[in-house]
Amino acid sequence: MPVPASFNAVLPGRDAHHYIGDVWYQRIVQVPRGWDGERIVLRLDAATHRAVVWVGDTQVTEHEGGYTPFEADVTEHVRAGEQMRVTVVVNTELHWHSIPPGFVQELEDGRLLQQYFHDFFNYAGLNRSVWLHATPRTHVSDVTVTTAEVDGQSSTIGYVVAVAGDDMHSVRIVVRDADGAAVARADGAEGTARIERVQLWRPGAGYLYTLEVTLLGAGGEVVDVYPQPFGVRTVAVDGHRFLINGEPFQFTGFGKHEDFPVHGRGFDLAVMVHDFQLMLWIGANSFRTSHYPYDEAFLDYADRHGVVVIDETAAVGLNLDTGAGVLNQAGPMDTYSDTTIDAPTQQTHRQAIRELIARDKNHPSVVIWSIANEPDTIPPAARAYFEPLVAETRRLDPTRPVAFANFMTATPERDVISDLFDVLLLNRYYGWYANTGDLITAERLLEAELRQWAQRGKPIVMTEYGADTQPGLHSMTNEPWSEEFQVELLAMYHRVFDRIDAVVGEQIWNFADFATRSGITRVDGNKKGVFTRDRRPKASAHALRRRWRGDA
Ligand code: GCB
Repeated sequence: MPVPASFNAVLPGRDAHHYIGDVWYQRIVQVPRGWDGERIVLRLDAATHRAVVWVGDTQVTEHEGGYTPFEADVTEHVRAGEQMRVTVVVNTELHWHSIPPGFVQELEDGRLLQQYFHDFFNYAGLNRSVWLHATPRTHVSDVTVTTAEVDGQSSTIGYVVAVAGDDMHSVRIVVRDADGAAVARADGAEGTARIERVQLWRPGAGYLYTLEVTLLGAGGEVVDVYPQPFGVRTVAVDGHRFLINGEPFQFTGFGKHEDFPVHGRGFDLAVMVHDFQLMLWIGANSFRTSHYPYDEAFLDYADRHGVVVIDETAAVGLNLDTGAGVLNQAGPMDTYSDTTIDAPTQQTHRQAIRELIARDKNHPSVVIWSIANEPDTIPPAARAYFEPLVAETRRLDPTRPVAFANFMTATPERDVISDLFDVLLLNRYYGWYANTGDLITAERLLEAELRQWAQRGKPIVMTEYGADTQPGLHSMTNEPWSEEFQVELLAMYHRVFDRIDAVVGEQIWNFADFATRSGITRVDGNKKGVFTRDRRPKASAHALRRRWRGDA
């Protein structure tokens, strides 16, 4: 099986596609001879949704959650210059205590069916790279860089370095500019450094510095060097405004997916760069990592190119109230109860937030943490569930606004958690799921609701709006599913956004068509893409380019 890839996209046939349970990966690798005396680490960028890892016959690590990295120090189990056998068992199942949640239903004939409450196919396996690498025994184990303040021409940055290992050491810091010139220095594992004539990281101009961390041994010899790229920029919310470096920022762009034919959710560098180039072509300045943390390469690229990111956890589908039929069960179910989303789910969710922030904290491109997509936020239990998670997110990173993407039924009168958050992310489908095809009523209702939200005094980013569109289907009467309808629906939303100051962002659902499970509203997947699944433009792509780039 190729890695990275979703096994259930690579293998032909229904059985493999819908396979549920354990999948086993194994291979023999040669440990480089030159690594003798080093600390040898096996790192998995992700295993969807959980995994146990062995080296030889020894279990070295296990991990829950399909979209964040984990690693094992395997030094004691391998020898430089010799072969090692790596075995990974990846489990594909979603259950009530996983993020995202789901449950496995046993059919009458004994077959198993994975049920879940989110709208993208449950691609699983080793969707990201697996690395074997070496570090010194005493090594830099973590670095955090923050922009403490920017005043005029200069900036103070704060840093914290964590070191693992037994050797005596001291820490030295050099800040290098993009040309490699040293522009600031500091000593010690924690402190500040001042950068004069600072070049800020800006949307569209992703200027990066490097914090070069050097560990020195007792005799002054270099023990480890770790170069951590970072950007200097501030993010703040001020009334209805979303500020980057003190300047109002308007988000344009998309909710995306890691999704492509043959790979499934498997990371592909060429597809990633192509997508960024299409976003540049269309004039998108931002995207949301809906509905899970993406491969870290997305954030590295966004950092370098000044693309703004709303970074989301995999907490999607914490909502049993999104419509009938999802559960194939008779009566309604409560989202929050002892047999559905409960304290252990919240614990997994908390861990997912911790791992997201630990992984992504140094990326200047990330300006908002989105801790969930469309949870059920109407019952009072939602508040008890979310309040500690918001507090934890703020404790882990006081520098970025916290948000969640709100579901259409959780209107201002009904939603019980939005006051806990800094920015209102709204997903709305007026004209599609509601008032289907009637853009006149849709426009009125959309505007009325947005004006109500605007009274909360917070910035609003519309993180989803759109219409399923079959490429090549045309209509003189703007029928839903036609390319004309998608163009008209988006234009209607944009008219409304332009009338309401509190709306500081528009991220269309979706960048491209993507795979979902089967369903009567899904024709070969979700077709709300502005591009097809193989990245050809629909008519809406050209219309958006005119709005967002003006010059097109
Ligand atoms: C939503 C979800 C997204 C779906 C979309 C749709 O609200 O957040 O995951 O794909 O609607 O197209 O139904």
